[in-house]
Amino acid sequence: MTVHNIRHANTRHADSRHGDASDGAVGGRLSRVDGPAKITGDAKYAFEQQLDGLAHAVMVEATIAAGTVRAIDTRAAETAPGVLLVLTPDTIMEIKGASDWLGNPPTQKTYAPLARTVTYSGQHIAAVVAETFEQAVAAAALVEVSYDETPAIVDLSDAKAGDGIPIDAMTKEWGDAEAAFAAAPVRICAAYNTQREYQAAMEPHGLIARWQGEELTIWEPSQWLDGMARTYAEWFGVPFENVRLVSPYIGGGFGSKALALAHSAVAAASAKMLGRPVKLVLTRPQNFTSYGGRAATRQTVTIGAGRDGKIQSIVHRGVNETAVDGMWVEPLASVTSIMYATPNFSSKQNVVRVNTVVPGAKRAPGENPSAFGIECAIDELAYEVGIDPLEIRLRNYAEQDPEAKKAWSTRQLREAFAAGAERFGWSRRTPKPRSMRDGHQLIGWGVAAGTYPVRRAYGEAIVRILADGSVEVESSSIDMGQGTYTILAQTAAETVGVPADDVVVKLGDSRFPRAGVAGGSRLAGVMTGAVYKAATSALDQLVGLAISDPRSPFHALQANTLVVANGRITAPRGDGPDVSIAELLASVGRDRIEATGDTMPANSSAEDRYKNYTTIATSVPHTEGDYSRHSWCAHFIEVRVDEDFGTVRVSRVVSALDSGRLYNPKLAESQWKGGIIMGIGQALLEEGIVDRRHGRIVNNNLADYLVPTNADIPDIEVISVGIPDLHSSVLGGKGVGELAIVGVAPAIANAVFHATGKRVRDLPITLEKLI
Ligand code: MCN
Ligand code: MOS
Repeated sequence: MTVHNIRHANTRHADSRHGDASDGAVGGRLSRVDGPAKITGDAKYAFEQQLDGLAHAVMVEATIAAGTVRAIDTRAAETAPGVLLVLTPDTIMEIKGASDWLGNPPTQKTYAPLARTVTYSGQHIAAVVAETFEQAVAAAALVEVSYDETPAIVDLSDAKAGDGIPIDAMTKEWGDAEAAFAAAPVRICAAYNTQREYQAAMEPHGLIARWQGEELTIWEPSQWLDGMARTYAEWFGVPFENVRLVSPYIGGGFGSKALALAHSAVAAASAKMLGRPVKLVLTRPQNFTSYGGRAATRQTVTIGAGRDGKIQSIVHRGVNETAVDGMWVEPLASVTSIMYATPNFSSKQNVVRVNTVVPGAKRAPGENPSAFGIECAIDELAYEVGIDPLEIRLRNYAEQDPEAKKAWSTRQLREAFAAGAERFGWSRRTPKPRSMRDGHQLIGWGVAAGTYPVRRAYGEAIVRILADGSVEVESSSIDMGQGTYTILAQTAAETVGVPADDVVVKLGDSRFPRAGVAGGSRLAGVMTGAVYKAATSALDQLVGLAISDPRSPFHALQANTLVVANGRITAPRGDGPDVSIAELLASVGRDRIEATGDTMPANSSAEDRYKNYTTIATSVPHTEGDYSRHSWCAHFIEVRVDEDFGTVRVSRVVSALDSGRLYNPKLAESQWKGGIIMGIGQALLEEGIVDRRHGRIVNNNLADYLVPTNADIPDIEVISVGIPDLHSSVLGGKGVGELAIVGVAPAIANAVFHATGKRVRDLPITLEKLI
């Protein structure tokens, strides 16, 4: 993978206000500060805690897709060597219902993490706790379960599934889309399917739970310490403050680790019942059924247009699968409704209940499948009217948010199309399908756009300037690999005026100042804002001391003339004192300066704060006020399709992206590439295959659930075209983490069409669909 050009592009745009950012300042290319700890094995992950008296739990899950548990015979398990506890729905302690992530109060008084009524294969129905892991595994195999089985609906294609339930909140309409479609000279209508997918993070789900009296400590990989702490507190009826979540390192989450799950409740309950700490790590197959992946979707996109390719109407209908006993809505019109200018629009969505674990968030939920529909459909329109697929996107460019009817805060999508096309060499493309080849390989070039909204929420941080002149940052936000440690070190370093090497960032402990979820690509904007504010007020205190304390060498100088840089405080024009921060603190007799900062409205009550950190109900809408805020991108992708075998290889990717100002281009590029790689997986490889007899996920392991490997990934070039967007965040950045996965699959599908003349509207594009 090459990265040339990027630094240049970013320097030109993002850093222009800030001069030449050194690597340690905001906008610099500092390498991950947590990297050495991870490479040397110093980084301690959740399951690596060594606790006295640790017992080991193993889950037992249902082998049918629907029915009731008639009986669980635990006698053999209970007398097996080392067994401490066998939990069934009858023997597990009572757990209270907890509010959902929006903060809605519980619908049930109690919560049963072990099911009596089975609604999907793999549902937890029992657990065994033993002295060792091996003993627990052996005993779990002795648990005998009998069922009364009932018919199941295995997936969306099941004839019994029906049309599903309309989700009125998803309806979006303006103009008269049906009439405009009927009157349009050019009409296209096509159905697009996206598959069920899984997050497949390297680190599995699991936790260690320990009770000390009424105090609960949980070591668990978490995208949201404060949200999960709230759930545990409500489940066990203890004050929020009694629950401590520890999660300094996380081996990937991709949306799956924001919530405490059924197995989490079982581990914490068994620790309480036993009076011993309990460790529970799910097996890889259990990871496929303990948290839902990306829901399978079906969309119909209907476009009415003029012969000039101008869109007059979009009619969009969508469906996503959800669980029998849980609701997940994958908002399928999120991109459809904003990407292109259209005077008439109608979108409606249903959900269909199938026997699965409730689907959940996977990188860009909503936007990702939404873009597959509209970005393929506009390619089909381009061919219908004989206009270049890039040109047709420019002809339909939305100058404002067509849905909210508000100005974009910033939208560098035109710039993205231009920069990407230039670098890719799009002008050399011959439009006819099957017109480009290299021996037996058919070559196809495809383009698609992507977008992700800017979500704004809340976080707080402490910044301390310590006696040795170093700076410490603390926050209960997390880093699952995206770079939080590093960008917060850069923010504090630049703001206080010390080298980034002198900053220590501590994250992943709910005892630290609080933070909302690391989801929806919001954390970087939120936490750089909070650290910037905390660091600014720490710096103000430092300068204040330097000016006002009679023992300071700067006593009686003008406050606003002191310069703090590189860990030193100097008077203007270099003719005054020049002392290190450590020397100044020593001279005024202070061992530290400490300040907190947050992104909360001023005078927020304690209750508001609690709500802001432990629910997502209070996030600020991306269309709040006068602007509509989003990140944008354009992907240009080359595929090579073997004419004889139908195998598709992605051979080249150039993507140009607008995430506003980048806090760290090296990390943002890495995030974007990660998203693109995941998009390649979605387009060509990933698919949860359901056994139609038992509703089981057949390929529930990393050998059979295919994710891209190095050999699948070509040269990927990413170009930043963002400009600072101060409507989106304190420092001008927009979201990075999810953006780049949006639009990759349609760009590949469009490239496959260009290569072969065959439209595959059903992901993943496997070779049998091409033959
Ligand atoms: N960044 C930047 N400039 C910006 C914004 C972000 O340089 N203007 C960089 C920073 O390095 C920052 C990172 O991009 O740490 C991600 O920032 P942001 O877009 O705010 O996303 P979050 O920090 O909220 O991270 C969550 C996001 C989501 S929602 C998923 S899903 C996802 C993703 O990040 N899961 C990931 N990236 C992941 N990366 C890894 N390695 N593992 C996951 O599980
Ligand atoms: Mo990301 S799917 O919002 O954690």
